[in-house]
Amino acid sequence: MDSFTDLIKHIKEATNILIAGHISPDGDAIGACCAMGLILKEMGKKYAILLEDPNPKYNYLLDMVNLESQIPEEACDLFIALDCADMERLGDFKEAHKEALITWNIDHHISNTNYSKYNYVDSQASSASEIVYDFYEETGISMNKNIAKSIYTGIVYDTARFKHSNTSPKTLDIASKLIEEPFDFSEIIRKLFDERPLITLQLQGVVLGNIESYCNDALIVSTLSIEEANKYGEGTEDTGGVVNILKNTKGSKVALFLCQKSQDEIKLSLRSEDPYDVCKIAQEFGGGGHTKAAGATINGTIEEAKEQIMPRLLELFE
Ligand SMILES: [Mn+2]
Repeated sequence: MDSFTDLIKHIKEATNILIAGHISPDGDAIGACCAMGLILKEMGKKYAILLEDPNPKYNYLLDMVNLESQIPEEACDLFIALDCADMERLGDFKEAHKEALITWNIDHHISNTNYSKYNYVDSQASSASEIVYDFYEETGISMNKNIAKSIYTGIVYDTARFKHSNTSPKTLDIASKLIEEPFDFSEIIRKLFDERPLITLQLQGVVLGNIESYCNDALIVSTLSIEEANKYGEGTEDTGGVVNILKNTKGSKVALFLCQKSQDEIKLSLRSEDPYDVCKIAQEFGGGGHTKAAGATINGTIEEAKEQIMPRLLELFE
């Protein structure tokens, strides 16, 4: 692993610095990029942050930094990739990485391919934002509320507010230092995790109304048809995460959500806990994912999709 002493040297020598996060940037990618930009500003450097269509709910960070959606014209002498496990995840910004004089890859994904000239990959870190905090400590600049806000956002996002097992004593130690700065950390968590558009709540209401329970609540299933969704707006796009609500049912081991995407296309989302491997089941239907969170698409009606997958799920509890 390369050292931040080198990175600081590279920053001091650079004129045009580009910072980029992965495609479809999440709270950690955005938090880490904004924090890095604000640190560079404190170091007296010119920078631009490249992010692909960041969600406007992060404007409380994005409004503070120099954000670009396109690669700037001027040649870049230092490129810093954050929270990005491989080159492909840089999307169109890959070109700027290729052209840059010096490249750095700073990340926490265990699958990171060390694609830059200099690489700093710490898979023990909860988030890329946590690593940016480590970097900040090396720079000798002072913390301010905007840097704190950015790093805090990335950490709470990737740990799901200190819930996931990637939360370490060090993570909490950093968070405790960050909230010494005067920013509204409750508001960040409310915005990121609690607030949702009205239509999302309305669609969740339909899905919760459609719940079916099998095997003494061990298997929870629900559905959403286009027809049901259209009562509230166009399509079934705003249902991301509803399968997690199903999985929160007391006693449930596996949850399945079937969402109709078009007349004959049903998207399956699966969640489970040990020892149930839903990735294996999703793969049988041409999908994939993680052991405890997976998905697939089946052609047919909701009823036809259910006929195919339900026997396979009920089998788990025989
Ligand atoms: Mn991350």
